[in-house]
Amino acid sequence: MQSRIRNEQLKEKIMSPMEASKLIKDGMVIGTSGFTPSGYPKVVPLALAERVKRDNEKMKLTLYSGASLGPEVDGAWAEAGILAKRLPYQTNKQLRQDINCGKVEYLDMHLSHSSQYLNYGILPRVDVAIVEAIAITEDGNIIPTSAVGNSPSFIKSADKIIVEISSKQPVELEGMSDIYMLENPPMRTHIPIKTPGDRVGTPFIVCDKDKIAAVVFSDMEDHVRDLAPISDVDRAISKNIINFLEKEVSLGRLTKNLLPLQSGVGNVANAVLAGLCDSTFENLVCYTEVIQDAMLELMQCGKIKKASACSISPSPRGLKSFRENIDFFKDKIILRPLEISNSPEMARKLGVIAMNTAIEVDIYGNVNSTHIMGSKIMNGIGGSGDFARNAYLTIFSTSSIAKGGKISSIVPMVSHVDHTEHDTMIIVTEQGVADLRGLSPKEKARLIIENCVHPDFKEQMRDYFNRACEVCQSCHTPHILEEALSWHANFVETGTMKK
Ligand code: 0RQ
Repeated sequence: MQSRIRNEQLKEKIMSPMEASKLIKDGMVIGTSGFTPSGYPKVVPLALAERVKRDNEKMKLTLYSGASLGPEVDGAWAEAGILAKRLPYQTNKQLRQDINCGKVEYLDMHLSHSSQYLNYGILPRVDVAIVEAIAITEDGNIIPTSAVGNSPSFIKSADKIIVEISSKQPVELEGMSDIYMLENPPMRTHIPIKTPGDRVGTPFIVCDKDKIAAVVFSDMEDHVRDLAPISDVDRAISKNIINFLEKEVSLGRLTKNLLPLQSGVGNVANAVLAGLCDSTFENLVCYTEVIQDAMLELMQCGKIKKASACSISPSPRGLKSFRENIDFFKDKIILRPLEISNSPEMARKLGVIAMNTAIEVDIYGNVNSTHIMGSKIMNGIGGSGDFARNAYLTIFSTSSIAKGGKISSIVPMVSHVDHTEHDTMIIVTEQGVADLRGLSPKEKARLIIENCVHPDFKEQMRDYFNRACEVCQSCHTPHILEEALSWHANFVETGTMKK
């Protein structure tokens, strides 16, 4: 393991995770590597949580990351009561509870804004960055593991850096990253990437070696999560999206190579991609943020040629296959900093096809991706908005019902808005597809009701919309204000949206 520290001077900085954790003091801002839980530090965060609990120490930290982190950080720190503030994304059950009961302040941000806010000086600087690495180069630069995330910005901003050298992450990951940083924000020059496979940076994160205050060794794996088996509903959504894309090809608006694909995370997103394996599309490329199982499988079956992302986050089964075939994947995957993988400039320039999942959608095409019944956060907007607003095609999918049919995922008015009707283009449920492009609000509503609403809620929705049109005859976007959120209120009161 010592050979992974290629700078002799830095070998003097080797210490135990517990010693390294002492660099972290109450009130600090901590920035970590990691993205959807992959490539995040583990042994130092766990040592800190253990120390705080053991010594009953006062410790309240602000934690920045790329996206969600594993239980060794978000879970352990929430459990130890260490977190005062968290940004820009999380998926941890304990942390979610703490956020929703007001114990932890949470900033749910467009991921591409997170490093930008730091670089613009809007967010406080990072005191200590903790970064998982494959190795440190002769010059003290850092070779990231399975996620680049926001590490380059945190390393640049931090006063001190703790490096966790991982023995579990394969050395073959070296060379997969392409680190290109934006210069002189907020004035920008264009990002010189023309196709998703282009490499324009360095295979390491530039780091001032004098800031490296500790180097620790870690033998802990990423806590990757299982994907649920693909359900019939997921399969139907996937089929609807693929049929829609095939129609676009037949209309001459897309070719069989489509355009660079972006896909959100989760079961539905994975199922949608999995469906592409049997499609007629070929020579596909991805410009996305997370590489899940289906994307790896599509590379193996020859459908996808190249994928640009900022992290690889497969299931345990997918991870095994990735590790066994890492030489095959090496020249097909490019891992970039978050501000490049999620750059609005890139999504617009490449003409990305953005496919993300909604919690609920309203009849006018507004999408809620983050909040249950308008007030409880689920995960966060993540990168969905970075792509949705700027893509060539913006697709949102959801099952038409939730909670065993008690909830309609298509509602008169969303209880929280993440993506507005101006950003969304295609709404897909297992019932069908609504192509909202070129339609007025009333036209959109009729199409969403007829094509996407579950049969159990269709009459109720038609009734709402027809009455809204009557009450509000000259309105552009008809609503009955006192009723628009009554489906949610009804669910909260009675346990069902059915009237
Ligand atoms: O609740 O966990 O209590 O069972 O929401 O729903 O159907 O399992 O779907 O795992 O694909 O997640 C939008 C949350 C979907 C995710 C969301 C309840 C449902 C269940 C989860 P339970 P499913 P998925 C790339 C892009 C935002 C970020 C994003 C997400 C739970 O995709 O976080 O897109 N997206 N980032 O029962 C009440 C409804 C509901 C509902 C579902 N209408 N009302 N509850 N649920 N619909 C990634 C990154 O940026 C990092």
